[in-house]
Amino acid sequence: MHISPVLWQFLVKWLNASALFPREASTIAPYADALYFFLLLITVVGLTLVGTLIFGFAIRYRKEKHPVAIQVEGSTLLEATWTIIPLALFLICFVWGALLYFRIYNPPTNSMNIYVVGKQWMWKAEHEGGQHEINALHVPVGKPVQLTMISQDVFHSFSVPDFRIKREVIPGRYSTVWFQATTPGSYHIFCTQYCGTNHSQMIGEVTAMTPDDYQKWLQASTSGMSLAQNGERLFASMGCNACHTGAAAARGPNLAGVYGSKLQLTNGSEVLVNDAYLRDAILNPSEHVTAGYAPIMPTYQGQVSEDGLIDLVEYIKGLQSNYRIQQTLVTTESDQAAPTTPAGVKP
Ligand code: HEC
Ligand SMILES: [Cu+2]
Repeated sequence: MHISPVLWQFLVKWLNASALFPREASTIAPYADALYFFLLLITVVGLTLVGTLIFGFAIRYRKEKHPVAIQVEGSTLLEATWTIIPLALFLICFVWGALLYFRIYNPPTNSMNIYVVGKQWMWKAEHEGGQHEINALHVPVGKPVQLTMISQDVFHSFSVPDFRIKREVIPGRYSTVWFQATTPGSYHIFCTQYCGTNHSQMIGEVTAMTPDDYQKWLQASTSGMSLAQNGERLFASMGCNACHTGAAAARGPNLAGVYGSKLQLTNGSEVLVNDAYLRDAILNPSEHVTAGYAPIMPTYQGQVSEDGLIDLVEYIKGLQSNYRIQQTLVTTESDQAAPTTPAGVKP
């Protein structure tokens, strides 16, 4: 991705080499930097202009030359000029910034998803195939990667300066950020929200790899169970399938295909079912009761960890119309394998 003339490349390389500036390692980075340099440029021009005028006027209109002050009545032309030019500059910054904001915060539809759980004081990444890593994140280059992030305790903020991304990681709510790495290598992860004693140690490393290497890494780090498979187990061991059997007469609605659909609620509103809604439906079921059903679903607040919730969400997301068959298979299988550890806690 190049928006950059030779001069630009030269400037960035030079700043980078003199340790003044992070590398540009994502597709967004040159765009973020372009706005940054533009702001820097108009600031320097403004500073020079104002500074020169102050010094120039101080010398030119000093007391020895002009002992008596003259009343100046103003100039419409001058005032209009110093109003319209800055206004235009600020509007350019606003529109440019807004366009960049949408580009940065709207992940492309073909992006792959990785979950990130932040807690005092570490980052945990969970890949869809069930690979877990701590203070590390492996990603392929040339592919948009979306991070769905949540905190287990206080506010954190996930930041990779080389990718020019940064987003708050909040307890109780999923937030997302995305990037597309351009160059294989390793890049620093920071927590950029002061989060307690060891905040400064809440760091890690993104390893951007060629797609082939990434596949190899996935294979080598597999735990044998994908997130959805873990979720399927939990779904059975926590008794969700007692009500969500998939049958029409069941006490709970069929969850197959519910992800991405619009649900009609008893209070008359309509909601889009996304990751955040699924998570909330499990923790606060009485807050949004699906039309046509009694509010009998118990809350699972405090009974399932963020990891467990991610597994359940991944499982429900993947449920297609063959849900019922899948479900019967799972029930028998995992009744024997019911974990003795609290739900969602992985060894
Ligand atoms: C006692 C029966 C019962 C149990 C147990 C139960 N649910 Fe529910 N669930 C319901 C009912 C009834 C609704 C619809 C009314 C509502 O929204 O509260 C529902 C709604 C939902 C929804 C919202 C989507 C929709 O189509 O309405 C999700 C997601 C969900 N349940 C997941 C789960 C999960 C995951 C578990 C286990 C951790 C679980 N449920 C356990 C009865 C149950
Ligand atoms: Cu933190």
